[in-house]
Amino acid sequence: MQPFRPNEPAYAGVGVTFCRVPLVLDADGLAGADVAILGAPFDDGVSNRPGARFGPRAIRAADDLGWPPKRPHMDLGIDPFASLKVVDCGDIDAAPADLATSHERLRAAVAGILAAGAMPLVLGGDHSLSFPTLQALAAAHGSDGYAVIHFDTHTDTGADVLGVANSHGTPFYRGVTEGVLDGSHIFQIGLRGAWPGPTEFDWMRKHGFRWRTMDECVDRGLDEVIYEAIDWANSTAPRVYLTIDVDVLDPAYAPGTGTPEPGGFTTRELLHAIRKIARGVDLCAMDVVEVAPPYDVADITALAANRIVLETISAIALRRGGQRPRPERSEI
Ligand SMILES: [Mn+2]
Repeated sequence: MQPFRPNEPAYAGVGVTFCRVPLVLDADGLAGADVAILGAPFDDGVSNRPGARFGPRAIRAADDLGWPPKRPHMDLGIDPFASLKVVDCGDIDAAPADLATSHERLRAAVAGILAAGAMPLVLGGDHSLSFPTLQALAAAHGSDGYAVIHFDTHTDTGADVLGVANSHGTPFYRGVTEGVLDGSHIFQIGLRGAWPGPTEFDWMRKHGFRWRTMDECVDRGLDEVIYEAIDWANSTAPRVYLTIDVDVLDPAYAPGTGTPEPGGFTTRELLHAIRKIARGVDLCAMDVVEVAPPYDVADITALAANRIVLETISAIALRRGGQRPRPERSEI
């Protein structure tokens, strides 16, 4: 299915898939796909400001340069769309006010993409979506068959948030307690602020979690932490799930999110880090979550998320060696 006319102007047409890649709404369309974009438009798991249900559409619409997609990466010297087969599976059928049902539908959709041999790339939606993703990954690879690199302000390891167990603040707690995530297989980067507290950190220590706070990233330098995470991931499991809560960015760079926390990364720092990770490990799943367009300004946050996705798939294309890289350098 291809609902676009060739060379249609960026502002025209019926709406966009991610970079206008083909829309795939059945399992047959996944044949041969390397990456499958999937929207998870629900935010029933948020503890503060809602709005992330509008994230998938905003991330897709943040950058639309027409069809067919071409995105030559100036520094990596590769166009991901020339090397990889990238499709957009649209959004899961989210159930308003019924988070458990939305989770089950996301789990099934992610499982279908994994079964087809493609990498699910989920556009959130709130961070509770990591729990069904962990379920699907454990079913496909075993609970110790993958590692997690997790960028976030918050650890999302609460037993509950304000008494609610199925929340965007609990997916990695639930992952461990429900047997789909090995606590010693997750590495968290960028933590700051006042949540969680000592109780949750003690629980994380007990289960083997690794984390590097924002202060540690500043003191040691982000590159050193990123190389540490890559080396750790490659010695821990054969594949990696990369999950990016956009609130790891400073609110100056990502105002459109539900639980902003000052003191975060710049967009440039995060894109640079993601590029290294996606080149350095074998990604089996990825998501970018908590983009809440009602609080966004001039699409800053949606555009950052769009570029997080593009940076990831560009680095995957380079890792898989589908083209001869030709970085653009002046050579004088
Ligand atoms: Mn989060």
